[in-house]
Amino acid sequence: MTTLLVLIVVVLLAVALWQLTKIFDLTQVGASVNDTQVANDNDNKVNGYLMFGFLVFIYLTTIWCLVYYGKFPLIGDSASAHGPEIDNLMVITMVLIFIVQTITQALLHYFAFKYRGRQGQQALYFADSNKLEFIWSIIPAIVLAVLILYGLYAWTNIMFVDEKDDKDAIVIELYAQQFKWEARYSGADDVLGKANVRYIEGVNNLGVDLSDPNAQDDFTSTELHIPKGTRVIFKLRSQDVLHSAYMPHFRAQMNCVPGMVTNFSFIPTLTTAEMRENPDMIEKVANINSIRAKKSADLVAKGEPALDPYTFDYLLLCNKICGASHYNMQMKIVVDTPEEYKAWLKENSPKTIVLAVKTAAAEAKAAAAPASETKDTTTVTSNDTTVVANAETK
Ligand SMILES: [Cu+2]
Repeated sequence: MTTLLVLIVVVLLAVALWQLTKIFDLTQVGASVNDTQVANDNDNKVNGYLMFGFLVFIYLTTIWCLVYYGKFPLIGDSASAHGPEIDNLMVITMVLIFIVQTITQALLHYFAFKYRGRQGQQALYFADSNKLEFIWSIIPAIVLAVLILYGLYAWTNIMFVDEKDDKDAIVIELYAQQFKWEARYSGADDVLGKANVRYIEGVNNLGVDLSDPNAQDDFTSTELHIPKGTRVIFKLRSQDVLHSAYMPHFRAQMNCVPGMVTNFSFIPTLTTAEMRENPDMIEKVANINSIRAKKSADLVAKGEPALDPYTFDYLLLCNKICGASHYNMQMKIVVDTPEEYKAWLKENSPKTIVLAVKTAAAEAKAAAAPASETKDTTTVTSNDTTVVANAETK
């Protein structure tokens, strides 16, 4: 409300000022002032120097941004095998843009100053010059072609991996829905069971076809665990709208499109614990925690609970604006050592989707049954619900 009032006051002040200048102009009628609308030499000289002023302004802004925000982009220390390739592309493109923009801005503003309007002066110009046009067309064309070809080469290297060569590759499904992620692991057979949005019912919220033999050992997790040094093939699905699976530390992003399965794969190279030890990461975390400490002090002064200190974790984020809570659509990624990953699998793989469906059906039936019968029919109930569960999914 205060902001709105301030805005109204600012607009009214602007209108008042405008009216005042008009009144001022009216009072000058008849006086010998230069009120011509055509710029004279003096006006052009002022504008010429202002051009230089603006050049200094954009250079200083660039330097200031580099000094204060230069540490924020995720360059270097990628956590996947293909990461350095993406970083190289990014660095080369940024350096090229930076050099070109520094030179062209200087030239643009210098010539604007040099050929500012002056009585009797005419700028040097070429009505037609094939040589000049050839030069300024061919140089950008070659540079862009090299950049695009390099980009295509990198993309092909990253995307078209012969997954059959990677016999140990792990297949994991990432399922997107407004506004959360769920991971489905393929279990011991390493083949994901078929799934379809039409099978979604109750706890089977990924629509897994429970009659598919490959689906029997599939299990889900709300935390993505992957092992270091092994190729992970992600199969991406979406339940509702377009989402985009974005794993910035692994330089990975792929759209999740309703009605189709998209793929992306990479080899993680740094475990979560190793990334936490990285000097740059330690500095970033310390910076976040110092901001949090300041906020916490304010909160405590107001009698509210303090914020928890931040510890680094890899994240899977959504990078398509998919609705009101898009900003918070994320899942924690844990890169384990192969041993830790095996232990995690052992602990979680018995929690299959088939079992979850059966348990939920059994619970529903037990709740519906009269209280006196519930106790002694537990075994019978679970046998019955197998039939119910299968029948429901057909
Ligand atoms: Cu989303």
